Amino acid sequence: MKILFATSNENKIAEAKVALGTLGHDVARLIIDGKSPNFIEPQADDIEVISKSKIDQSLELISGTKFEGCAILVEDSGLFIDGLGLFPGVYSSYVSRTIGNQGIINLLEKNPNRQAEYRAYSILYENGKYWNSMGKCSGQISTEIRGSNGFGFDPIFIPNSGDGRTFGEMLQSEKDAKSHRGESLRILCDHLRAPLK
Ligand code: ITT
Repeated sequence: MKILFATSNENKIAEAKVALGTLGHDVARLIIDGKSPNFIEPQADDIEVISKSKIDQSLELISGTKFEGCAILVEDSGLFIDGLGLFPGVYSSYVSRTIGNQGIINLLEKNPNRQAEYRAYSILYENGKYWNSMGKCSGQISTEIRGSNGFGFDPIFIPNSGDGRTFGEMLQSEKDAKSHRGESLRILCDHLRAPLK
């Protein structure tokens, strides 16, 4: 299936192309009038609520365009750090752009609890139907920045299911097999294959 991903984040597109591509789907970026959608994110501390708002806004944007009737994917994600009261969570994009990875390490300097969780909530709309899925990946925040692969918080996130490397030190295929986004997209594909009840 051809899926248009409504996001301004190039890295999400690259990961979805691989994850959904291996499952037989073709992912492209949704671009309207030369631009990715610029979402107005509601004040909410729940990625599910934000993701639902993104799909509503996307469907409104494509209404009356040549994209009406296409399968549309949206996703909201973030890093939830236990020792920081689940911060930055829904503010991840802003925090990554402002204080960045070193800022997160500094905030945790005297905090022994480095446990964290990446979460991704995806919604796929196709032909009047919606499929939703949540993916999670638990790990630890490293004490130093390691690796330059991936994006955002990857160089400071060590997945619990790995060998001690950060996502920034892994190949994309290794990250994809363990990550919140990989899990969320695989669940979506399973839903797509299941017969409708
Ligand atoms: P769109 O809203 O346009 O999709 P965005 O980047 O603003 O793009 P989000 O609002 O979902 O997306 O914010 C997610 C942020 O969480 C992202 O910008 C990163 O800072 C962080 N993040 C999420 N998944 C990540 C991952 O796999 N690796 C590194 N950082 C990640």
